[in-house]
Formats: sequence, C-alpha cells, structure tokens
Amino acid sequence: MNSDTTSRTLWFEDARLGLFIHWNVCAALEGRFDGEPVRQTEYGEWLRARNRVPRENWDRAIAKLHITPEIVDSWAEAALDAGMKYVIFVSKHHDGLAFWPSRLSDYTLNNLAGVDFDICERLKQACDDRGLKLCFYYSHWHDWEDPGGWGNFWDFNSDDPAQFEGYENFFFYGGEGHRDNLTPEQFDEYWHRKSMGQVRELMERYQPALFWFDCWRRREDTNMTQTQVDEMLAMIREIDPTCLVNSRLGISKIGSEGGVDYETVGDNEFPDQWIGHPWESAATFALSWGYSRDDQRWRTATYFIRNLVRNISFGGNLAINFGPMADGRAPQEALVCMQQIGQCLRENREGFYGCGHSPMDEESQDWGIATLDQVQNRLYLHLFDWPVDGVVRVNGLLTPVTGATLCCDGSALSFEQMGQTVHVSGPKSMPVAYDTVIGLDLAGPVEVDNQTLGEINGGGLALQAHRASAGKPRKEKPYEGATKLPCQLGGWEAEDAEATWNVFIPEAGAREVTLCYACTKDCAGQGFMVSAGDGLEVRGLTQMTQLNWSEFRPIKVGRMEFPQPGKYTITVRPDGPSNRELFKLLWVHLGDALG
Ligand code: JFZ
Repeated sequence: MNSDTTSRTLWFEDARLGLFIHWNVCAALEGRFDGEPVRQTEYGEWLRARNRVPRENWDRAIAKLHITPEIVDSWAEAALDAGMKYVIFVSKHHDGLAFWPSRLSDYTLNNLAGVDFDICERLKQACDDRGLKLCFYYSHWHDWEDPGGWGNFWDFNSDDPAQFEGYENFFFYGGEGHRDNLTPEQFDEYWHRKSMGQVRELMERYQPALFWFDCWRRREDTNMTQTQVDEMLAMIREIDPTCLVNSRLGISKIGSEGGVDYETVGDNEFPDQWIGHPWESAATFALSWGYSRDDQRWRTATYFIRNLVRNISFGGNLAINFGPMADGRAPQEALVCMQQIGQCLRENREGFYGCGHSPMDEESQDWGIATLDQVQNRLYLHLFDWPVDGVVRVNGLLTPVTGATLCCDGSALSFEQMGQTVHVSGPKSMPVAYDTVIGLDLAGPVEVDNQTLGEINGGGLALQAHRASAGKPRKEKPYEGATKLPCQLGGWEAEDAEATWNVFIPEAGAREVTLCYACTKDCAGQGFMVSAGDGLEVRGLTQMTQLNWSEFRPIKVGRMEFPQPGKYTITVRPDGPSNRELFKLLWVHLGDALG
C-alpha cells in the first residue's frame, strides 16, 4: 500500500475491486430511440443527448423501469460473490433523474416510474448485510433536466443562431454540448440548490463511503468555479470526514489539505506505471455503462483479472460496471463473468486484497505480474501463463527467499535461488484458472533488478531485437506478417556495428546459441560473432534463408561455455570487414544449461 495514505483511504486501498452499477433510463429503451441506435458513441446512457430525445419521450421511458427489492439485493449478492468490496451506484446520471425519493426534486424514479420503495435504502441495507461499502456516483455538473445544470443544449439553448457558431462540430468531438445562455448565476443557483443539496441529502440518508463525481475534463475547461467545487468538498468533509471523494469532482490535488482522496483515471484506462497516490480505473463489462441491446462486445474474465492484478501492482483499484436491464436484472454475460472473477479470487485466497505495488516490471517476467504485501514482505506471483514444465522462473529478484507457497491450497513449494534467479517447482498443470498465485516470503524488503534479462517459461534466455541496445544496427520493422515481434536488427554494414543484451545466467555450463535471422543470397557467407566477454565467443557464417528479407530461420551457431553464474553482456557483431548487410536479426537464444 502507499505509505503517504491517509487513514481515510485505508479500506479503499485494501479493497482493490469494486462494482459499478449504471441503471439508466436507456435500459427501458433497450439503448435505442425509435429504432435508432445511440449516435456517435457506445455509451447508451448518452442516448437522450446524442439522439436528441425529447423530454416527454424520455419521461415516458422512465415509467417503463420496474424493479423489486429482491433484485436490488441480487446486485449486492453478485458483488459479494465476485469478490468485490464496494458498490458504486449511480444515484443520478447526466439526465438528472434521482434514483432515490429526493425531497429536492420531483424528477425521481419513485415519482416517474411509480417505484414504491427506496432503492438506495434497500441497497444500503443489502451492502451492510454483506460487509460491502455503498458508494454513490452523482452527476454534479451535467444535469439535462434542470435548466440551471450543464449539458442540455437541445432543450434549453436560446434561439439565437449565434449559439451554433464555432460549435458545428463541438458536440460530435467534444461530446458534452454547449449552453450559450446559461449564466454563472443560474448555474450557481443549481449548484447550491440541487447539486450540493442532493449530495447532502444522500449523505444524511445513506452515509455513503464514497462519492464518485464525474467531471472528466479539467475544471478550468468547464463552467464550474474553483469555489463551487471547494464548497462541495468542504460540505462533504463536514458532514462525514470519512467519506472519500474522487478526482472527477474537478479537483486534481490528491491527498493533501483541500485535495480529494483518489484519482479516477480515464474510462477503461489501465495505467502502465506506479502511481504514488490511491487511484482507480473504472471499466465496463462490454462497452456501454447503461444497458443497450447494441452493446454486445463483452470482455472476458481473463481481461479483468489481468487488469486487476496489473492495477494492484501499480497501486490501484478496479471498479467494473454493468448496466441493469429495464427490470433491474444484470445482463447474464456480466453475471457469469463476475462469478468467474469471484471464483478465481476465492480459490487463490491471497494476493489481491491488501496488496499493492510491486517494483518487479511485467516485462521482466514471462509468466505474469507480481503484487506485494509490503507489511509481510510477501511477494505474490500471479501466473497467467503457467509454464508447461511447472517450473516458475522468477527473474531479477535480489532479496533472499525464505519460502514459497501455492496459495490455493497452502502447500509449500520447493525452490532454488541462484543469484537473482529463483526456480519454484509447481505442479505441471495450472491449479487455478485465469491466474494462479504463488506467495514468496522474502527475508526483507523486496529489491529487484529490472534491467537484466532473465529466463523465459520453459528455460533459456530469449534475446529479442526490441530488448537490445543498438544504434548500429538499427531497429527496423520486419516484413509485414513475418513475425509478431516488434522489430528486427538491420544495417550491419559498419565495422563498429553491434547489438548487446545484459543477461543473468543462473547456472554455469554450456548453452546452445541460436540466431534467428533472414539473409538473402547476396549477403550469405559473411562472418559474425556472438560474444559474452573474456574470450567467451562463438563465430559463424551467415546462411541464405530466402531471396528476400521475409524468411527468418533459427540457425544454431554453437555452444558457449559459461564458467560461472552471473551477469554477462552478450554482443553480436560482424566478424571481419564488411560493407554489406549481414542479416536481419530477430533474436538470439541461449538454451538451458546442458548438464
Ligand atoms: C462519463 C459519463 O459521461 C459516462 O456516461 C459514464 O458515466 C462514465 C463513467 O463517465 O464518461 C466519460 C468520462 C471520462 C471519459 C470519457 C467518458 N474520459 O476520460 O475519456
């Protein structure tokens, strides 16, 4: 976990996985208006804005929503079953409809759909009963039903044609619409009456653990003032100092005085580095937040589990969203996916909750990603790609390992630590589908070397072109379709051309050296050399692989005898003068130690 965390966010950083629920009026329209799918976006909940749905039609659709208290309970039950620790319910989306019987607006589900119980109260109880934290999404800025709110330019703009000037494409590209006749005073009145009023009402009635606001632009680029967002935050802090607030309130400062509690990154965005304050990705089971019949591109448990682990390894959370249908039921695809996620987390027992940033780069390991329990000095290896020989090869681990455990059954695994490489012997078949977790107990705080190449699954070292240090030769794009690797090394004409890789060799002994390259007839027969320093080298002559540069073949060059385990720099260079291309080198492979 992050060390600079305030106690307020401790539960959040422990929780790691949450459920987002967008029950939206678009569900009552199946995501279409009069037969037309939502325009320009996959987001069904934008239907009213995108398709310019008249207010009366939207309100008639609201009346089609129906729900029972048991369905509300089923949301919490599904979250619990999925291993989620918090539920973010959309209490009011951009259309302005309140999903609780608000005293501050008539525009409520209870009024317009005749729902005769309080969904938020029921959900609060269902979450409390299951130890889940109830959180609210509240659209504080966009409100398409209130003339003082932002975003509705189709019902509320003036008739002045000037309103369209410069905005022909604004809606298409910017997405959030333009109000030419909304005065700051009107918006301020809305802000205090409805926006802050309803947030206060939600807090007083349901004591949410967190507010998820949704201003996805920089506050400076909106009509909200600094004072307004500060007032909102101050009010929340005053009513309940334990309530968390996300950065989409419109405040980017995090953690410190006057700042919010955590950062919400972009929708379906998964950062690729550690972030030093609490953060969360919100993702969708398919592409839309609200339910739409046109949105059937469902993501898999594989996708979510890998991204969850990745987020944890960078110190973050993941909240996954489903949009219930008109009767409140979650789409079956989302439910099945949630069960798969939950089963994986339950079976592994450890490695997710309470875990955080691991300094081990994902590129340095061939099997998956590590998370860390910083308090216990326990490193969790999340294996997405189980090695077929059952040997987990951990690279670049500098801290001594004192024990290895297969988390799903608690059994001890044998292991061998050879310098910065650890071999853990697991079963030949992957015990837990999607992700199997192995716990490594460390003698002290984790230290890693991410710079030195280690072994791949199955053994041996793969020195690929894109991992090389090279100026001459250069990294070139291979022939279309020739390989999935990003580059090849070409341009070896210069005498000082060389490509190098820093590797760690865990065991002394002979290793077979293979080069995979393309070479044409004109360039065959030239000398090259692979060296590991100190007279340790093998030489070869290039062989033709095809008349053009499209055919890569693995060609054995010889054996290299590594006198001792340790770090080596492997260099490939021309052997003897040449003014021609040598080859297009794709990779060098150093096999497993040969006895
Ligand atoms: C917003 C909403 O407009 C949307 O309906 C949904 O509620 C989602 C959670 O948030 O949409 C966004 C927000 C941010 C980006 C894009 C759409 N973004 O940062 O790219």
